[in-house]
Amino acid sequence: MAGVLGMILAGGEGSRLRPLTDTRTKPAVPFGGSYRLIDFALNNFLNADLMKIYVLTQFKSQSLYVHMKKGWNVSGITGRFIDPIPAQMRMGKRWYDGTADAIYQNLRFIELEEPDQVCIFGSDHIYKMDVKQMLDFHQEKKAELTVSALRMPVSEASAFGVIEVDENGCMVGFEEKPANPKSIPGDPEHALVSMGNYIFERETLCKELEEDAIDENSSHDFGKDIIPKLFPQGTVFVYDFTTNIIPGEKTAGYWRDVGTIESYWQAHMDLLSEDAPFSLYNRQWQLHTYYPPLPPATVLDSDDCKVDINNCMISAGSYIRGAKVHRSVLGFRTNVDHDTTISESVILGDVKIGANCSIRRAIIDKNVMIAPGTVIGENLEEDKKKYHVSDEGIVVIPKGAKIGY
Ligand code: ADQ
Ligand code: ADP
Repeated sequence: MAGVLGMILAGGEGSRLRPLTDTRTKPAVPFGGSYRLIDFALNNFLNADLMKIYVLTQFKSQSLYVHMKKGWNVSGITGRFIDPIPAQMRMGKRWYDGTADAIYQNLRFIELEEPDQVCIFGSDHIYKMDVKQMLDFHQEKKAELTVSALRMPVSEASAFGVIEVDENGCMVGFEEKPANPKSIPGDPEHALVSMGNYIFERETLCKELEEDAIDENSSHDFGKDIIPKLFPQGTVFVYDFTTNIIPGEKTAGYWRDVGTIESYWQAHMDLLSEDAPFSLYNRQWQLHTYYPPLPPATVLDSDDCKVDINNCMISAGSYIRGAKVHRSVLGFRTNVDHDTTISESVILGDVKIGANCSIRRAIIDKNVMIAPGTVIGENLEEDKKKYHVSDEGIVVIPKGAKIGY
């Protein structure tokens, strides 16, 4: 994979994920007890043995840097690197405009590496993809650009780039976030949407970005500008993500955009169902991350309350005493005291929950302390006066909050 360079777009502001993104960029948002969103993109490269990666950051990136330094430092091995690049205003006094501008402002790094192909991937989705299989497809088709895609219900497709494809896999139509998405011929319920992952021939990428940079009508975005301009030339191909087979897994095609509080919560619930559509376990496709030096979780009865835990993931360093915890994901160092009930909740970690609390359908960010006797998620009208409550009734407690103290 010597001739392949990865560029991961990790500058997303993630405004629809607020308040989880009030203090950190979206790719740094914790996920699944032990991970951060960016880990999924990085593992897709690592497991394909693709280890020349630049990570482009922009907003509130400090905790992303800390995570990468602690968990993804491969320095010292020649020809392998995972290097974050801060936005540096190389092209004048402005941050990145669109995603294409983020790459354009860092073209210098691409030119220095002289790769044959550049893989430009987003970093805020939950999925596993063997990037090597997509590269093989790109080379077989002799494509200048390959875009990965999947089927999505038409009702949800207007949040994405919607693609039309011919029987050869060649892109013949593309609209970024159309109000009325076109369905797949013969399948009126579904549209084919872009996953925001691109493999470019280096020469094509450099040429297109140079031209786009001087186009005053452009918003300098891959979805809005570059793809619509390039596909009519007939050299843009569409990679069907559902053909991407991960060793050791029976099903293919799980991909979740966790851009909203609802979808973030739902993706956690997906981890817990008996027939989980997505698993964090697979010895043939390990999900690497930063793992702090913590003891295993401790679970015990209290003096007069039996601990009752079912359908949960509990991260290291947690301490659950005499509590009832159902259908929930608990991050590192979650401490729950006796007679407390937690259900259908996501706790990001470093959280202390006192005795006799009731917490339902909530997301609790890091460094939160909840006083004994607190009730969350039972009376949403009351909760709305104090907390952020999403449209579908998920209560979010922001980082560092002290509730009931
Ligand atoms: P969007 O969902 O709008 O559409 P976008 O906001 O462009 O995605 O973000 C794409 C990726 O780039 C994310 O990983 C994000 O964190 C990062 N990013 C965003 N702005 C950035 C910036 N200025 N600098 C660095 N990184 C940045 C895109 C495509 C659609 C496609 C969806 C799939 O345009 O066609 O369907 O992704 O989710
Ligand atoms: P996270 O909540 O994303 O896990 P941490 O609490 O682990 O973040 O913080 C990681 C790094 O980010 C630390 O160096 C911390 O000082 C920094 N940090 C956290 N919040 C902010 C903020 N609001 N502004 C600037 N830096 C921050």
